[in-house]
Amino acid sequence: MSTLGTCNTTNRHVLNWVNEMVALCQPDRVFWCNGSEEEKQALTEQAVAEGVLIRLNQEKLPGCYYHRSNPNDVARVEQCTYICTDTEAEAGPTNNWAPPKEMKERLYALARGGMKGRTMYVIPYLMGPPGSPLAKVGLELTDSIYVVLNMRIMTRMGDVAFRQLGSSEDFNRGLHCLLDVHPDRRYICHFPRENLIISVGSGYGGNVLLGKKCLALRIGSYLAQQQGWMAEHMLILGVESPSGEKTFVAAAFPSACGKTNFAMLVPPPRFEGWKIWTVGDDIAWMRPGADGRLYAINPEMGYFGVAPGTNARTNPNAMRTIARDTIYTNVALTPDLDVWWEGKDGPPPQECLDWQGRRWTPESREKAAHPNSRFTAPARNNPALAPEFDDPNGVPISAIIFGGRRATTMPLVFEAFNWVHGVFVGATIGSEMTAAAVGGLGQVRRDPMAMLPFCGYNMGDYFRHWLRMRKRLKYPPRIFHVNCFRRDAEGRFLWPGFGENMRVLKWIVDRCRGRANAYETPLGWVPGPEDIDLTGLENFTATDLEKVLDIDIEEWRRELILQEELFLKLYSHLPKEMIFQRELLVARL
Ligand code: OXD
Ligand code: MN
Repeated sequence: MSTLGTCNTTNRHVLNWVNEMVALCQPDRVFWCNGSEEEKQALTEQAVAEGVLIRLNQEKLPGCYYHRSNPNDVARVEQCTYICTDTEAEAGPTNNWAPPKEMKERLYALARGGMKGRTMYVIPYLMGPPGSPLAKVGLELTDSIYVVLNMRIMTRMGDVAFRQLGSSEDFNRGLHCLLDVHPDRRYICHFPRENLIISVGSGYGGNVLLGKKCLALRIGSYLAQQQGWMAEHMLILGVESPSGEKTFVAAAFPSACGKTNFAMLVPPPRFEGWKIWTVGDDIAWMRPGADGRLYAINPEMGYFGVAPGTNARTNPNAMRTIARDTIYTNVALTPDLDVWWEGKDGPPPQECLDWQGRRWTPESREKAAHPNSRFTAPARNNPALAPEFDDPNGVPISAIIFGGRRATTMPLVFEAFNWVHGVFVGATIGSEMTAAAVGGLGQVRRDPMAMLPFCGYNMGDYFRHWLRMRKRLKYPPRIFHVNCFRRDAEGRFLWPGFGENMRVLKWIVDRCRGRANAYETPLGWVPGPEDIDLTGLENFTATDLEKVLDIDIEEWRRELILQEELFLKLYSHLPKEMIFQRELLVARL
């Protein structure tokens, strides 16, 4: 007899909370997920029968399914995202804030009876390798079968979480109700003090896969500050040299600025024998190790990546990763049940259905795939998945790289003078906005440490936490800034990017290992003309390198004024070090 859907824990804290939420939401059925293969099969079939998923061409894409979201619900909604702390100052001026009691009342009123006629799925999940001192348990209750199937890819879902939890009450409580998926009734709310998340009115990944942005970053950053570790919006990768030397780096770029591509980089032919290993593509949890270095784990188990622009040139490993067992959301659907998006390999299909299910041809004016259309794919599919992926201790980080999408001003790469200066560099990241969040496309906004939408407390205090971490590290990582998106006056990209970023990465690794040159500039240490290997790079000369590394003092004067805006906003909580660093930069310029 099948035991699918039955409860598998005696943890009374879990049982009590589930009972409370069942009484509130009044679902017709409660289904406890165990994470098994059998359960996946059954729920996938059910999702197909309900029309939530479409089975794709199983010869071309084995195990792959397709989902279209409500057209009003295709990206993170920062304006509906709240941090509910006792005081507004705790959440800080970069977050929406609401008093916890008031917000809970409003959300409970919305959720009351909200699952009538529906099934509540209970998802136990683990963020991080089993047994890791950094791993955290979450429990998500949702009425979306799409969420269940995505969470199964993105986290270690099922009984593994209950085993890690034992009889403890230390787990994140997450309630998700679709309701009528209406923007007026859409709230993504975090209660850091109670380790609680309530998300209603959305079905979009970033708003509803609660382990990801909500727990791993917003609640995670709050817990990290309390407990002396770091929860960051960073990829983690390992660079292996032909002699087998491995160096790990973490990198923070704002959403949809190429973290997944960077994390899965394939070195160009010039770097034969070099290998890049992916540990993670979006989130890093890091803590000081006994040896005084900073160790990082990736709490996730899969990739929730942006599809448009992904192809065999920009990210061959992603193409292999998403060839099976993947859920595609809001891409285009071809007549033979294959998927397509702008920037995929090969010519566009003669005809297909766009992300809203409307007929599309190459003559159509609108895009076939939504610019924020996504794939959800298991990390295990990645041919370059780091052997250290499951290591409970994580990997030692030698460099932290900050980056943004900037057409001007920011050189290809520079190294900060020291940790405190590096924190200033991270705190002042600017980036052109992308489709990952609703609104403001293309405008430069300050996105400190790429955490603006994800910091679960006052950003000024977050900078202070970064500064304090320095004291707990004997060997702090070196800090760098990169910009792969600089353009010339005609709007053409100055740097080829993608696999060629290996050349920048090699300089970074060599700097960490004390064997690469640089010269001092007002911004930090910059590679000289000889220091970036250009061998085998077609149509790119030493003059081009000069251009992409150039520091224009006039542009920097303007940049300083733009940076000032954020500091004024955060002034009451801004650590003095940030103001001193700014003064030093002004003096150097
Ligand atoms: C993401 C994001 O989905 O940052 O990773 O929006
Ligand atoms: Mn992200």
